[in-house]
Amino acid sequence: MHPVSLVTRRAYLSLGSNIGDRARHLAEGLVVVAAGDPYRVSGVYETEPVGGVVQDDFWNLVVELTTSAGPRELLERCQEAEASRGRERDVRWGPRTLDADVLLVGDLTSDDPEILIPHPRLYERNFVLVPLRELAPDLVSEEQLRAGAGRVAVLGTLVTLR
Ligand code: PH2
Ligand code: MG
Ligand code: MG
Repeated sequence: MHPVSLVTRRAYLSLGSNIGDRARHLAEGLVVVAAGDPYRVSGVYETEPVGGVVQDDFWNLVVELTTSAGPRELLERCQEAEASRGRERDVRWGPRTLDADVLLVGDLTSDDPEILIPHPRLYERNFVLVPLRELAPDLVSEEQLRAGAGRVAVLGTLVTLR
């Protein structure tokens, strides 16, 4: 037997969809980003599009993973989840079947331009702040919540697929 040491962290990812079967894209995407790690998921929120592109409302959620995966692996899971939902590389901030973004990875920071952590727009967006606060009230203050933009309304709970 070899000693095994696994550092696990709490990582938070944002999932959003505004094309096609939004519940299905979120539920199937969740399975891919979790990759077998234990997770908790926020409610599903219907959210006003942020960023100036005219498009349908999004459904958004945040997932908390307990994981030994680092930023790079989490980014790869996000890209795999997006590809699995047929996402096409598209208009910046425009409509998509699935967008999966890494928000936070424990207390790590990354200034790699491909994967900035914390996510640079985390604290500007209610579609991230509200579900994040639901899972981790200590990570989002009242004040930060007040500074966020965009209407959000809770829809309900995602049906877990497996
Ligand atoms: N994602 C964007 C741009 N704008 N607006 C909402 N409500 N939800 C999103 O997930 C979203 C957005 C780019 O990733
Ligand atoms: Mg995004
Ligand atoms: Mg993205």
